[in-house]
Amino acid sequence: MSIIEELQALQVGGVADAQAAPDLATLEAVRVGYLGKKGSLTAILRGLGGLTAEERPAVGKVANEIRAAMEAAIDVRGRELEAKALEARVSAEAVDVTLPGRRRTPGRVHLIDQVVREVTDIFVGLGYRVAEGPEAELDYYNFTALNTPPDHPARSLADTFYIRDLSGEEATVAGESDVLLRTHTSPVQVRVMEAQVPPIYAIMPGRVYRRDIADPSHLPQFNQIEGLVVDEGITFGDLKGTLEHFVREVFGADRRTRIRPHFFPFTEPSAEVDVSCGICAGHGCRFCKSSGWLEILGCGMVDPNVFGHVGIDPAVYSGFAFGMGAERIAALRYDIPDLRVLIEGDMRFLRQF
Ligand code: 2U9
Repeated sequence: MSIIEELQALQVGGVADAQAAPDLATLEAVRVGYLGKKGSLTAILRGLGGLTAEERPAVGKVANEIRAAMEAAIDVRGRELEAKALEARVSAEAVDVTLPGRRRTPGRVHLIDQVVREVTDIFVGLGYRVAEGPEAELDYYNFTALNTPPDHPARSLADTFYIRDLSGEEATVAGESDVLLRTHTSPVQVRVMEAQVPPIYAIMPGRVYRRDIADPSHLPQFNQIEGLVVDEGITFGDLKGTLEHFVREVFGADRRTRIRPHFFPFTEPSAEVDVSCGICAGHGCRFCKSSGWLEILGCGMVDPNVFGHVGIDPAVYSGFAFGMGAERIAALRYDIPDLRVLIEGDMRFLRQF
């Protein structure tokens, strides 16, 4: 075979190899194999030195044409493969802009917290300060300082969650645990009175715990909101006026209130406040058990014995206190017949508020 024939055979093979390369890496291997420093075309061209001066221009011309033809074939195949790779990537990363979007449901404040905040805000608007305290509380603050005697039923294991210290080093009251889950937020008021001098105008929202089985009107854990006022010359009239304002703000001006005598160990006198039933307007229905009234809170004048525990002189100061369950207020305001739905987390219920 003449060197020209050899070159032509090389061109046929090289162009075919380039056209057949399945990907860019193979194509590069083809280029290096023919045109690289150690490539076959390069090797032949090196052999040109052995030709005569007459032969050299013709062979050189053919060799250059072949190099150009091969470079062109590699270039064409390279573009083809790049286009194919781009197409593959575009189709792999394709987004169907006609698909419907994902619906995002923004979170919102739970109904219970809405009520806690709203009630708290009403009293903040009257100049009260918000106070908080521990949920795991000492027996002293939860009961003793609140004039609740040692044999009071609220202290019993059946009504209160006591916390046992497994280290065995717990403080005890008559052999029982001294630490409990607070049954009301009243211990916060005791702490406030210990720490501050009157005048005191304070509102205490917080979680409380009672050893109850959940039923339509009881939850073993709920949110209480209590208020405390201690100042010179505070009367039962101040208590009534304050609570009437509160009821109008929460339930609307068209609802009536009434106040009935009651008993609490920490207030004397004590009372309960009812609001007229919003469903039957006071005429009597199932919701208000035919009475026309719904009980919304307890209240009273702070018992002088409570003042004695915190060193406030009852000859100088008097005060009132009140307490309500946020879940109960929510249920009465939105006609929810069973408190348990408030804590079940059923979105069909929660979305309504
Ligand atoms: C101090 C003195 C007095 C807070 C009060 C009530 C009446 C009351 C209940 C309502 C429904 C609890 O959530 S409930 O079960 N609360 O009726 N709470 S007077 O009296 C205090 C508090 C602290 C130092």
